[in-house]
Amino acid sequence: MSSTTPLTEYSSPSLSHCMASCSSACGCNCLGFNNHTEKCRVLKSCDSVDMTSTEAFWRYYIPTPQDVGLPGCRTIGPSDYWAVGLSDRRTTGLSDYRTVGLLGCRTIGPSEYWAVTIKRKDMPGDCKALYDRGHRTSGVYTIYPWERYSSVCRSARVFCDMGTNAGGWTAIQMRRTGSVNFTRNWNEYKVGFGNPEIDYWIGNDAIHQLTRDRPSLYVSLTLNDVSTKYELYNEFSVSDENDNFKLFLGGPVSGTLGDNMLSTDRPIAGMAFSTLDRDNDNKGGGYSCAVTMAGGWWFNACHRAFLNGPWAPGNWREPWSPGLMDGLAITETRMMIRAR
Ligand SMILES: [Ca+2]
Repeated sequence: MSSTTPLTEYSSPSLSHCMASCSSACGCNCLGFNNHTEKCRVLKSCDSVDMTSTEAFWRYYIPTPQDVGLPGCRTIGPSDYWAVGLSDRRTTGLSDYRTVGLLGCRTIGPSEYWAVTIKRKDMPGDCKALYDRGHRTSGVYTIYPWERYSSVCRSARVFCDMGTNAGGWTAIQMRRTGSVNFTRNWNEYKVGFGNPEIDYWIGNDAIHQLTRDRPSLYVSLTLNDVSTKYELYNEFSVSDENDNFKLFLGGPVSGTLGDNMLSTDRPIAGMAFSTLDRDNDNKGGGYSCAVTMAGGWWFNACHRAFLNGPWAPGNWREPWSPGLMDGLAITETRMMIRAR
């Protein structure tokens, strides 16, 4: 091995266990196993030409994606990384797990075969998936917004609200301290910024991925009198960058804030995203709402709802108007989504 890039090394009872660790680890494209010391190395890459090792008892493997289509092999176990197969049938596939490798298929009897398949651990696409698996504590989790739609392994650290309104909410925006600046440019809003422990914007690319099935949107504002008001939009989605991350809102609306996003004289629903360096708003004459309001948003001309303004003592104009004409009383904001 001349070009390994170790991600981690730890104890592992078997090669199949090690294989499973690799298949569930983001970024693992190769693994090493030492059957003497029972150690597993999860690696970012291997030199596929030279897989030999000068270290005693170490062997390296590349779990190449392939179908479990070997004659006589069949997958039957839905809840593990490997499965025992019997002869004469081909795999029927398992929708919850994706096969990313095949360790082996061998005869164990006159008409029986034994197959070990490597299946990628089902990665949670959002906080609802984590909630459904029993996570009930609000906090920061890793999700994989892209996993359901692409083989590109990307993750995002997000705040999951597991308590509000039956839990399972993925925060795409949260501000609790005001320590993160939201006056930013297009690319920063595209990829996201801040820290999910405190204040952050998850990123417009991630929002697009997370809203392809039109989840519900929960917007809340907490004030310095400790009251929290919210508005729930039944359907929410954001288009991709080619469409300038256009905002869609639909379905019934309910809550205690009042609808200031959909049915006002300056609805932001239907608007493209604007930032300091991209003016996609409805106000002409060289007027940029994003520059004037000092934040990225789906500005119309300009807005009645705007969650990304300068935190007090900055001049945050009309966070939610009528109702809140400035941000001085705001101590927390959240924009959260959950599959319907
Ligand atoms: Ca303009």
